[in-house]
Amino acid sequence: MSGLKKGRQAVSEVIELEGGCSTSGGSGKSSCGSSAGPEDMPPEIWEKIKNHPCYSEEAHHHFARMHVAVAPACNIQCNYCNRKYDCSNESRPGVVSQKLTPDQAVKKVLAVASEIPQMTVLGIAGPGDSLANPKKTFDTMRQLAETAPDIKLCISTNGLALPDLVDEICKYNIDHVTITINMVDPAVGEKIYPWIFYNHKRYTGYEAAKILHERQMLGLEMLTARGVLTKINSVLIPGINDEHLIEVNREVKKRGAFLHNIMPLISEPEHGTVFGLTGQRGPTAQELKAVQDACMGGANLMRHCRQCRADAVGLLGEDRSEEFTLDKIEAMDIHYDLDKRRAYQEKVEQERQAQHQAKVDALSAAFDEQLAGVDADMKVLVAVATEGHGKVNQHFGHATEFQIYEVGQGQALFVGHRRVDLYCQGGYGEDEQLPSIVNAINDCHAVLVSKIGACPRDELKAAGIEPVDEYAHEFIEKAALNWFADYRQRIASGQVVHVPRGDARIRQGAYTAEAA
Ligand code: CLF
Ligand code: SF4
Repeated sequence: MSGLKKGRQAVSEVIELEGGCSTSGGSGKSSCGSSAGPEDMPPEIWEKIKNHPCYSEEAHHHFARMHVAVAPACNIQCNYCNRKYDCSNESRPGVVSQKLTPDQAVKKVLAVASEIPQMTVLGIAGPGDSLANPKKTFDTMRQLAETAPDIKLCISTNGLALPDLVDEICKYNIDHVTITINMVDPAVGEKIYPWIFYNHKRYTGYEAAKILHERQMLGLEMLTARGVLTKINSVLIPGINDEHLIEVNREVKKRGAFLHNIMPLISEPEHGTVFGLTGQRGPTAQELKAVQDACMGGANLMRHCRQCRADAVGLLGEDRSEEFTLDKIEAMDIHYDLDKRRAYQEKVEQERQAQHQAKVDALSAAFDEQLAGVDADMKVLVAVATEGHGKVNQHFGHATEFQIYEVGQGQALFVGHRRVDLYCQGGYGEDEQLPSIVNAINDCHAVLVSKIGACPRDELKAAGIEPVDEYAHEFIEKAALNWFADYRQRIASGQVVHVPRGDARIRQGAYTAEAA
C-alpha cells in the first residue's frame, strides 16, 4: 500500500498519527467535520479544507466555488435522475446547464477567478458523471493546474469508473473527491439503480448494484490510501435507504471518508424522474435531521450542502452563473492576477478567523446556569437570516434561505439550512409567501434577523415562532446563545411556556434571485 502513497500521507494515517480529531457528538464545540476549526486536525488537512466551501462549514460563509459542466455522459442510471436535467447528486434538477468544452471551461474559470477573487474551488459535478467523461474532465483539470495553480480542484462521481482513474486524479492534484454512495447492500441498491454500464456491458438489478457497490468501496479505499480527501454524498430516500444510511456512514468511515453529506431526495414529479413519477417522496426536515443525528459519532457530517447545479458559480446558496454565460465571457476583459487573488483571500481568511474566534469566545462564555423549572438538556432550533460573514445581517424579507442552528447550554451547532420563497418582492411584503416560509422553519422556536416588518412579525408570532431583531449584526453563535439564555430566563420566570415545535417541510426549487 505504501507504494501507492507517492509522497502524500494517507488521510487515515495522518489522523491516527496525530491523535485524531475530537468528535464531540452533540456538544457542537468541535468536531473533525465540516464545522471543525484548525485546532481539530493536522495542519496539512486544515490547509486543504480551510477555504473549501463544501469541506468546511466556516469557509462556506466566505469562500466560493464554481462548477463547469464539461461532463454530460453517465455510466449508470439513478431513479432520482432525469438526464434531460442536471445531475441530482450535485445539482438542482430542472435547470439545464450550458455544456462546455474543456477550453471553454478553462476560459470561464479564469473569467470567474478574475471577477470573484474569493472563488477558491473548481468542481466538475456533471451534468452527468465526471469520470464517465474522463478525457474532458482531466483535460480541463490539466489545463487549470497549469494556468490557475491557486484554485483547488474537486470532482464528484458515482464511483463506478473511479478505481481505474485514481492515478489520473492524483496526477492533476485533485485533492477533493466526492463519491455518491446511497447503499452498502445491493438489495437496497437495486431499488435505486435500474442499470449500470460497465466493461462494455449493461447490467441490471441486484448484479448491477453489487458491481457498483464494490467499485465504490474499492475507489474510496484507494483514494484514502493516496491522501485524497473524500466526501461521501448520500441521497436520503424515505422507506428505501433512510435507516440504511447509518450503516453507510459506518462503512465509509471505516474506509477513511473525510465527510458524509446526507442530502434530501429531490423528487418533484415535473422533473420526470422515476421516483418523481412513482410518487416516492423526499424526507421532511426532521426526518433528515434524525438520520444525520443518528450518524453523529461516525463519519463526520456535512450539513450545509445546497445541492448545487452543475454550472453553479458563487457562494453556496448563491447563483451567479447567469453573469458568466459564454457570450458574456467573450465580452469580458479577463485578467487572472494571482497576487491580487492571494491578497484578497488573505483578507477573507482574516475575516474567517475573526468569525471563528467569535464562535469560540461565544461558546466558552456560555455557562451552565441551572434554572428552576428549565430542563438543563433542552435544545431548540433557531432560524437565522444571514448574507454571510457569519453574522445575523439579513432582513427577513430578503432571505431566500435560513440557516438553522441547534442551541442548547453552551452549544450553538449549525444543523442545516432551509430554502424559502422570497418575502419581499420589489419593496413590498408578499403575504402569500408567509405560510410557505413558516412551513420551512416550523420546527424552529425563533428566527434571528437584522430587521423585520410588522406584518410578518405578527404572523410568525401567531405561528409560535419568535421574531428576534435584537442581535442584528452580531456573530451568529453569539446571537443564538444570547437569545437562548434569555429564552431560558423567560421560561424560569414564567413569562413564556416552552412548547416543543413540530416538523418542517424541505422546500425544493424556492425562489433564489436577489431581492429587487
Ligand atoms: Fe462542487 Fe461538490 Fe466539489 Fe463542492 S459542490 S464538486 S464538493 S466544489 Fe458542495 Fe454543492 Fe453540496 Fe456538492 S454544496 S452539491 S457538496
Ligand atoms: Fe444522474 Fe448523476 Fe445518477 Fe448519473 S450518477 S444517473 S448523472 S444522478
